[in-house]
Amino acid sequence: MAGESRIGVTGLAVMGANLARNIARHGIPVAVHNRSPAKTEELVREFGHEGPMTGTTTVEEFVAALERPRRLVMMVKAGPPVDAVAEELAAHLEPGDILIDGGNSHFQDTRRRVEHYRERDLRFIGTGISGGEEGALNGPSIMPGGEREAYAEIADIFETIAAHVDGLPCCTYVGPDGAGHYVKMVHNGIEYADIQLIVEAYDLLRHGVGLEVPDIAQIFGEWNTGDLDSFLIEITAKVLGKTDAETGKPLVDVIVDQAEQKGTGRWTAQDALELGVPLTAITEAVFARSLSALLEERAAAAQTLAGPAPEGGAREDRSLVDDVQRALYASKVVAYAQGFAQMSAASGQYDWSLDLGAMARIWRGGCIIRARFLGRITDAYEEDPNLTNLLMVPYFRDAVAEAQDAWRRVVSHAVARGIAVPAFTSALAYYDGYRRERGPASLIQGLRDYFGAHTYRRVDKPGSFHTRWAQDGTEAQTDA
Ligand code: NBP
Repeated sequence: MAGESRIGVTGLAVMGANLARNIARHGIPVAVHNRSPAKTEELVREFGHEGPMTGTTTVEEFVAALERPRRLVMMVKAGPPVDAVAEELAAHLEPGDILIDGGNSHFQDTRRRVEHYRERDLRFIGTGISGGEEGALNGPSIMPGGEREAYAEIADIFETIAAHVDGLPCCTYVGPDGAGHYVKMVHNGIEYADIQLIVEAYDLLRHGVGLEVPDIAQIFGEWNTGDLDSFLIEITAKVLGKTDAETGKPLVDVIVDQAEQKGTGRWTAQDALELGVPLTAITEAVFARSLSALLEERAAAAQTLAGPAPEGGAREDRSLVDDVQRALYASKVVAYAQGFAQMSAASGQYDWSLDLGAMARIWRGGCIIRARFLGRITDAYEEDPNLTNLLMVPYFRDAVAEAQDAWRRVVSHAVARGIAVPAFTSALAYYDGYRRERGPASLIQGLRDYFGAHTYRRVDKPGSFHTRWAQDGTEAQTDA
C-alpha cells in the first residue's frame, strides 16, 4: 500500500537532516529514516513542527510511507554504504520507483548503479547537492543526473527546495547516468582551486607586501565589492577578521597549517588525466593540500633547505596589492576555463550533451563557489554553445589581457621571495602555453622517436616518419 509522503530521505546526518527540513518547510510531505533510529527521533522531535514530516523506524515503514512512484533520497556516506542502502531499499520497491543518491558519489559508481537498477526496472538518479549544511537547509545548488523521465518525477520538489537567483532555481537536469555527480565533482575541484588561489593571495599580501592580518581581512572585504564578488572571498574576509579569544591573536595564526581533503578534488584531477585535459590549477590545489599535510617533514626542511624566508620580508610595500587582486582574477579565469574544458571533454567522452551555460547558472546560488562571475560564463555559453575555451570569450580575454602584466609581476615577486604560489604560477604557465602557436613539443617527439621509434609528424608534409638515429640517420616514412 502506498503512503502519502511525496518523498523520503534516509541518512539523517548533517546533510540529510537539513535537506529533510528544507523539504518539510516548503510544505512538501517528507518521510524520514536513518539506520540508527535515534537520529530520526531527534529530528522529528526538534524540527517536526516545521512542516509535514513523518518519522519511520524500519525500512519497510519508510517505503510504505511514500506515494508512488516512490522517491527515496539517500544521504549516506559515499562508497559501499550507498550500495548497502540502495540494495536494502530496492528489496521493498516496485517497478518505476526512483532511488536518488544525494551524496558525493564517484560518477563511475553512479553510472554502474544506474545500469544495475535499470535492469531491475528501478530508476536511479545520482545528484550532486552543494552548499554544505546551510545550503541543504536554506536552498542548495542541485545537480541531478540519470534518466530524464525520472528527473521529471522529482523536478518540482528539487526545483522548489533549491536556491533561487533572479527567480530561477539553481537546479536543472544535468544529463544521463553519472553526469550529475561528474558536474558536482568538477564543482568541488573548482572550489579547491578557488580556495588555493585565495590562500596564495593572502600569503602574498602577508609576506610579499608585509600587511597585518586585519588589514588583509579589510582588503578581501573590498575585493568582494568588485569582479571577485563571491561567497569564498566574503568568508575569507570573515575568517581573517576573527580574533582568537584565548590568545588575542588572529584565529588564522593559531590554526594548524595542515589542510585536509575528502577526495572530490583528487577525483577531478584523476579524471582530467584520464581525459588528457590540462587541469593545472585544480591539480596544483590538490597537491598543495598534500604538501601542507607533511607537517613534520616541512618543519625539518625549514631548518635545512636553503632559500629566502617568506616571513620577515618586505614591509608595507603596498604597490603590490592591486597587482595581487588582478593576478587572483586572471588565475581564477584560467581555473574556471580549465574546469569547463574538462566538463566539455567529459560530455563528449561519455555522451552527455552537457549544457555548460546551465551548469554555471545553477552554481550562482546555494553552493560554495557561488559568484557574480558565473553570470559571465552563462552568457558566454549562451552566445556560443560550442565554445572551446572561456579564455577566447571577449570579456575574459580582455580581462586577462588587462591583468597579465600585474600577474607576471606577482609571480616573479613570489618566486624571488620564496613564496610558493603553485596555482598562480601554473595558471600563468597554462595561459602562456595555450596562447603559443608553436611550442617546444617537437623536441619531445624527436626524443621519443630516438629512444622508442615512436615516429613523428612533419609540419611540411602528411604522414608518420621515423629517423634511423642509430643507423645511417636517414628519415623513413612509416605509413606510406
Ligand atoms: P556522512 O557522510 O557523515 O554519513 C553519515 C550517514 O550515513 C549517517 O546517516 C549514517 O547512519 C549513514 N550510514 C553509513 Br556512514 N553507513 C551506512 C550503512 N551501511 N547503512 C545505512 N546508513 C549508513 O553524512 P553527511 O556529512 O551528512 O553527508 C552525506 C553525503 O553528502 C555524503 O556523501 C557527503 O559526501 C555529501 N556531502 C556532504 C557535505 C557536507 O558539508 N557535510 C556537503 C555536500 C555533500 P548512522 O547515523 O546510522 O551512522
